[in-house]
This record gives sequence, structure tokens and C-alpha cells, in this order.
Amino acid sequence: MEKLLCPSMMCAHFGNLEKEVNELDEAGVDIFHLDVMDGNFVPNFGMGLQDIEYIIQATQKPCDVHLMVNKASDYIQKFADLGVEIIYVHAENDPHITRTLQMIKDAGVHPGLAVNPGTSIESIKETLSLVDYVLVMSVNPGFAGQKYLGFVDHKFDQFCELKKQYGFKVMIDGACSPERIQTLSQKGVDGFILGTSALFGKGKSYQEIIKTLRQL
Ligand code: S6P
Ligand code: MG
Repeated sequence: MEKLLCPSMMCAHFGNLEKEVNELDEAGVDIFHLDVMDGNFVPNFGMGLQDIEYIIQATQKPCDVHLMVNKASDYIQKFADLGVEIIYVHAENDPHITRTLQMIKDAGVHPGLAVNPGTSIESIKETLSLVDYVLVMSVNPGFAGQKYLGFVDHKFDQFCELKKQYGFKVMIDGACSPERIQTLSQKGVDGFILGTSALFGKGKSYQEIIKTLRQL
């Protein structure tokens, strides 16, 4: 099974975004991961609409948005209009998550559910028939460069089992190192959000890193 390798663009060098996008694109990444944070649902800010718009027009590759914001449902159409392929939303702050997921589908975008480390699978199980992607958070959302939370390990086994029934793809976001990519892809995890643990600030070319990660 081919891995989905997804650079987390909040970790890119914004001083030369064009070069970053081009180099990642040429290195063969699959989906650009674009984090949106409102300083409210999570204690951090980023990325803005202009950054997102720029990245989407700079590549032919698919882009996703990971909405770490309150009232994500207010912004679905906005991101759909920008041309993203996947919209990840969180259930933890949305009393009507199934409505929001349906809105994403109706807008012609793949619905994704992001699952916080403290959120149980049981509490979101009813939504699984509506989602095309499950983004398992293995750090508390908001920042790059955090430590992997080992207590989420069991979720990868469980979601990989559940995907046989529902057909969604399982993705990991947070502290995703090369070692973890190897172990999790063997378990059946489909996609990997690449931040500082595997891709950025390593002093090697993206080409070289992506080639190595593909072979794991
Ligand atoms: C922030 C966001 C993530 C990070 C990514 C960073 O929570 O959702 O996408 O950018 O986890 O990766 P790393 O390898 O620095 O932890
Ligand atoms: Mg993310």
C-alpha cells in the first residue's frame, strides 16, 4: 500500500514559501497539510487565508485544511471555495459534528475527522460512516515539535480495524518520526503528517527525505 506523505506547512520556512512548495512538490509529497488555528480552540495562531490561498495555487497536488478553530462550520464553504480536497474538523467543540461533516460532503470536499488524544473512539463512532479520513492526533493540537503521547497507540489498531468496515483512511498527526512511520504503515495506517519529527529542519533535501520515507 502506497503511503500518503503530507508535509505540515506550518513547519515550512515562510521566508521563501514558493521555494518550499516547489521543493516539496518535486520531492513527491502527496497532500499539503494546512493547519488553521484561531488562538481559541487551541492556544496558537496560524495559518492565514492568504497563506493557504497561495499554497493551493502554487501546486497541482491536493491540499487539506485541519481546522483547529471554534465554529468551524462557519468556514466550510470558504475553504471549499479555495479548492481544498479534504477538510478536517474536530468533534470536541462542535455540538453538531454530523451536520458539519455533511456540510463538507455537500460542498464537494472529503470530510475528515480530527480526533484529539483525550477523545475516545466510542464517543465519535457514530460519525465514522460520514468520514473519508480520520486524523488521529498523537500530540495535543496547536504546536509542532511536541512529544508523542504513547497512550494513543491503541487507537491506530482500533481505527485500522474499523476502516475495514467503514472505508475511511487513517492518518497520524503529531510527532510522526521515521521509526513511527515504519511501524504504523505496517499496521495499516495510510497517511502521515510530516512536521519537525520527520521532514523539516533536518539539514537534508526534501527529495532525499521523502525518498527514504517512501521506502520504509
Ligand atoms: C498542530 C498541527 C500539526 C503539526 C504537526 C507537526 O497540532 O495539527 O499538523 O504541524 O504535528 O509535526 P511534528 O513532527 O513537529 O510534531
Ligand atoms: Mg495538523
